[in-house]
Amino acid sequence: MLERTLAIIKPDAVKKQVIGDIIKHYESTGLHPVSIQMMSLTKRVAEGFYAVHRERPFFESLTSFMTSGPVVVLVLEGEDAIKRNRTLMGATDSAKAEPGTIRAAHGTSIEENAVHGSDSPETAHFEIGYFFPAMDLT
Ligand code: IDP
Ligand code: MG
Repeated sequence: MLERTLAIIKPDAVKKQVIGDIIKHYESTGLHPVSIQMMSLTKRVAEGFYAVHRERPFFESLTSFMTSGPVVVLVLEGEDAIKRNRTLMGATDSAKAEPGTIRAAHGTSIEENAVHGSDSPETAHFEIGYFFPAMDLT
């Protein structure tokens, strides 16, 4: 099924200057960018985005990290885009990410793991609407 998913190239990856390499990973696996915006998240925007993790012990650290520098927010479109992007990203902990994945190539730790990707159709709908409210979500 043709789907859309939300991806974020996180501040660690932007600092490492691997935006181009990460977009190449997406494009070479048939995940086509249909919207891209580079921006610096405010703490409030980062907290709203990660609201599901509000009670987790790493919430404060995660939202500080996500506001530590600019990010690139993308909507990717392709067949089974949500699941396929999760596979392409690799495990949350970069040290455990499978070879060939974006996190294996560019992640540093369990927190500084280069990329975000929606984990379900419901999350993708919320996350795309959060950053691209003008986008047609039907
Ligand atoms: P995911 O990004 O693979 O979906 P989630 O469990 O949804 O992983 O966590 C969201 C983000 O929070 C992770 O990508 C990572 O940046 C951070 N994170 C997750 N678990 C930890 C942890 O145990 N310590 C610090 N940061 C974490
Ligand atoms: Mg997640």
